[in-house]
Amino acid sequence: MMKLYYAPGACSIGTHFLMEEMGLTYDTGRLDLKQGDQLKPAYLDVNPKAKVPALVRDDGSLLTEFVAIAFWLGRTYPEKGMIPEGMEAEVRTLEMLDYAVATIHMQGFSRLFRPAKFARSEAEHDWVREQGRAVVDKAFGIVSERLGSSDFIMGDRLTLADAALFYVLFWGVDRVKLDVPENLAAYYARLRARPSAQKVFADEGIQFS
Ligand SMILES: N[C@@H](CCC(=O)N[C@@H](CS)C(=O)NCC(=O)O)C(=O)O
Repeated sequence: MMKLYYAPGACSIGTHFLMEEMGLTYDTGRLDLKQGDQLKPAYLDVNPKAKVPALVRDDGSLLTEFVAIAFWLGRTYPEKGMIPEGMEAEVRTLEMLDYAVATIHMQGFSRLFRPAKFARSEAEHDWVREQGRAVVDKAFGIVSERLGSSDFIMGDRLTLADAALFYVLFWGVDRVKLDVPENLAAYYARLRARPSAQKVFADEGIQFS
């Protein structure tokens, strides 16, 4: 059986959400990043990158990187409809997926959550956080424009891209309490209310204040 390695509330929550949306059967392995589980030999044997998400597939091989895992899941189970049909819709889905992960997460939230990774001196950490915040604000504006009044980012069906937006909006709205454009807040509220999201929050033990 496939096994998803995740850490509660980390970006892996997007993969977890996607696998629930797809109705897949899988095991999970939970890591506590604050306790440094990702750096312990038991996990490094699984994933030498020391990151989540990581997916061990049925054949025992490991797949890492949010975008690659999402793409593999979408292609492996085409009947779940997570990759829209047609070259243009497919590439627009990948474009948004990559924007959420490579820009909103890695360039934006990484600076907000881990400023010490970007500047050695503590005096510069607020400046780093501001840079991260600016990346996130600009990107949420762009996503909001793209979303318009649609139910999902690609229109009327949930796709891989919504799973990536789910986790960056979870961070933005529920963790950092950012003001996001109204249509984006409503979209995240709809995603968050889905049974798959509720199950993932419960499984990961996410508490809301
Ligand atoms: N490029 C990777 C990034 C994964 C990543 O940054 N995961 C974080 C959690 S959100 C992590 O495992 N951090 C552990 C650490 O940095 O020690 C992906 O897209 O999957």
